[in-house]
Amino acid sequence: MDKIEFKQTFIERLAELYAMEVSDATPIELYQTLGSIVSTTYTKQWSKSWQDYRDTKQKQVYYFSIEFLPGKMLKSNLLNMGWLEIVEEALSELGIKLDDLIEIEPDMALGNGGLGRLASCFMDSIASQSLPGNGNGIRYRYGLFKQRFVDGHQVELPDEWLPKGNIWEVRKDSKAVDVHFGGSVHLEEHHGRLKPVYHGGYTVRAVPYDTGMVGYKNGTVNTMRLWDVAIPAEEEEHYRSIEDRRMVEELTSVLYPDDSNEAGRKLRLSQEYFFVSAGVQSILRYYKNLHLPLEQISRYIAIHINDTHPAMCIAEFMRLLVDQENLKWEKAWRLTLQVMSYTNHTIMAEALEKWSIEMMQDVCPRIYQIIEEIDRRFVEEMSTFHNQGLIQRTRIIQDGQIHMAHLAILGSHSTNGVAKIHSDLLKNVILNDFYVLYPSRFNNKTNGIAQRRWSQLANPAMTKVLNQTIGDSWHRTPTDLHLLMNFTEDDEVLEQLAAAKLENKKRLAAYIKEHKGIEVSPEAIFDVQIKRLHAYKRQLMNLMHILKLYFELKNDPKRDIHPRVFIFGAKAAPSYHYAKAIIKAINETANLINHDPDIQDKIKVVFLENYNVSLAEKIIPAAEVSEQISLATKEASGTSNMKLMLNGALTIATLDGANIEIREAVGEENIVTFGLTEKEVYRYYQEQNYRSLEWYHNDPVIQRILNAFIDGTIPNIVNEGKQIFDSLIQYHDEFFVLRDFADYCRAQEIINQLYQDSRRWNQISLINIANAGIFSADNTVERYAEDIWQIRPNPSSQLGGAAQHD
Ligand code: GPK
Repeated sequence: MDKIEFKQTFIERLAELYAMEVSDATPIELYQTLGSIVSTTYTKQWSKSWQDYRDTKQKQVYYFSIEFLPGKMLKSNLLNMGWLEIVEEALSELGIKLDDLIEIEPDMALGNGGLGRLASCFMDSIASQSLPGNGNGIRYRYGLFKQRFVDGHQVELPDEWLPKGNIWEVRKDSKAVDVHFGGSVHLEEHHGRLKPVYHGGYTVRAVPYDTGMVGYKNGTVNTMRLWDVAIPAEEEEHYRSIEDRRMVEELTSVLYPDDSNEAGRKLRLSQEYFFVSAGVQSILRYYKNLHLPLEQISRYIAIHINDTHPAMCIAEFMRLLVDQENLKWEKAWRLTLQVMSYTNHTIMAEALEKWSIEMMQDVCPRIYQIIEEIDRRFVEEMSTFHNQGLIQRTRIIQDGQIHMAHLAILGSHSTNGVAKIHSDLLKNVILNDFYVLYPSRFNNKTNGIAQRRWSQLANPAMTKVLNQTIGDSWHRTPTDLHLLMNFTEDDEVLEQLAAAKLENKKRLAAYIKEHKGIEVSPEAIFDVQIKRLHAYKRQLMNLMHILKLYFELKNDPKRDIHPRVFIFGAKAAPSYHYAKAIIKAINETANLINHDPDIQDKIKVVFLENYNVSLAEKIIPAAEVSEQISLATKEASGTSNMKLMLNGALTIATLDGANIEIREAVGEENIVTFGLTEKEVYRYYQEQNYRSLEWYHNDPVIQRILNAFIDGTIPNIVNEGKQIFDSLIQYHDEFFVLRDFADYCRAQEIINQLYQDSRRWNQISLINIANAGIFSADNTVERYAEDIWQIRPNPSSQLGGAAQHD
């Protein structure tokens, strides 16, 4: 479509939809019109993609995830369709700013953080690599809460995103399936086989809403299928009371806002079974329509379990094969192992899901029976080869609890971690017992990001410089960013990149001014920590360093430091009081410092509200320092580290998660690392000899800073300050903040020094961009496709399956 055609279409569509002319239409109407043109255009390719998959019986993967975090889709769809520039120009000729329309779209926030965003980055890359792959999740009526600060406290507001209209989804009543909950089950002999007989319980209908996942200029459009709940018409009489109806509606009502925390509620378990059962049933129905032997299903279908939340896929698949399709247990189990694969996203113990037997019996009794049988057979089979200790530690059911990670590992052919260090920790420490049993199941797949969203879409200024300098092959082949390494000594390119950064900083400064009323200088260093608020991520250590600078400047206002703006974005789980205390402390410190005339604007602290995908797109292009400061071993991978690097920020990092691979990629001179290593952390655990109190007593700087939390220096944090102080002293500083603090300050001083040499700084920035290509999710999903899912690019995609240049 060219510009003239587009303008014509736009005017016609607006008239069809609203009987209006451009000059009379509101931005919402204009947005709906544009969305309608985009979606009706890709719809043809959408049906062609799935027909291709079906007609040529290609193997497909189904990515089961309880969270997806796509953010806004309009611009991304335009970019991937190759329309972005034409549409932007055409609209502007009609007097419309594309950016204004983009703002209208609500963020689709059906996820908490890294895990959900990763799922959406994968959806983009799977489609962009012409891979046959689908998402499977829940269509929550309320997305992740909206965060507001009231007197510096986090307040959560509901995110009602649907009433604003979701133009991308298509409801498919004809594809609905029924899911049964509760009641009881007993087994009866039928023609020599045991068959389940259900008593009581209730049945709900799962109705899918499909959203097209548009691949990058390749004609592929895949499906993200999100399930909503409905009461089946024929079951109406079972749901007479308001209570009953509410119970059903609740199933898809809210996304649990706990990140890395097992919610521990029956509703959560019901949500998990709901989307698992609906998804697996619809896959099996599809497969049976292909009229292929059931024994061959693993040649055509792969199911991926994203973290343990969908681990019941294993039992549900067994249920359907054994109860419904009459397969023998052994055969069904073999197929299940071949079809299923699992990704672990954390080693934090509290995030490893466990459910009580009673609760699972209550929610899905047949699934419990099947898990019990899997467990029984595992114990029986292992008893001839292995010692009891090992068996007891690895079995699924222990002490009345069902260990979902154990189910996921024992019932799948692949378990992967999300960065090298994380996968090694799984093998050697956390899941070592399983590794001893099944070494070949374990592998690493370092995370990746949707490269184009986090560069072309979020950072047009940088993109322009890159295109002029190295051409645009990097759009499709992100590792071609490496071509930039030819320009490390090219002053013109270095300055152009710096100018792009400055432009982005000015934009962010304007946003900060508008939303927080804080004046920040675009000449200052923009230092960014954006991620969920969690003790292990150590936002507190960042705050302590800010306080250190503050006290130094108070003592010596002439102290020469380059002005810095410390920018935070983070939501805390509503029930995570400690994380909320840290938010309050940062906000109060910001207030104190930003208004202190002695500081002369040398440091500013900005905590932006409601961090989400769209805000990330505004912050990341403007960032110069990327704070990746988790305690070594605790951050499985991290992905903001990759996004910030791609946008030319210098990483200040512990040797944790993917930071280690970033250091390998850019070289030691182009990253600033500090802190305990994995080995050192484990030595402390072994010897149990970390005494945070000693670090407090022996270091006057730490003392001064910690006292500020309890002596009124930071105002209005009587309770929060005490809670933070106690966590470090009385409760022994679980994440070694005091231990790493001095080294962190040393690293920060290096950054301050480096920034004085702007040429060197610009080189570092360029080298970070140039080496970010390997962290494209395009690469990551390719590895999953080859090693785990055994799926191939669709040969009849517009790229013929192979990567080509634009
Ligand atoms: C891990 F276990 C979890 C979780 O419940 N939520 C979540 O966002 C994150 N994660 C890790 O904390 C990150 O290190 C990682 O990059 C991300 O998952 C994606 O793998």
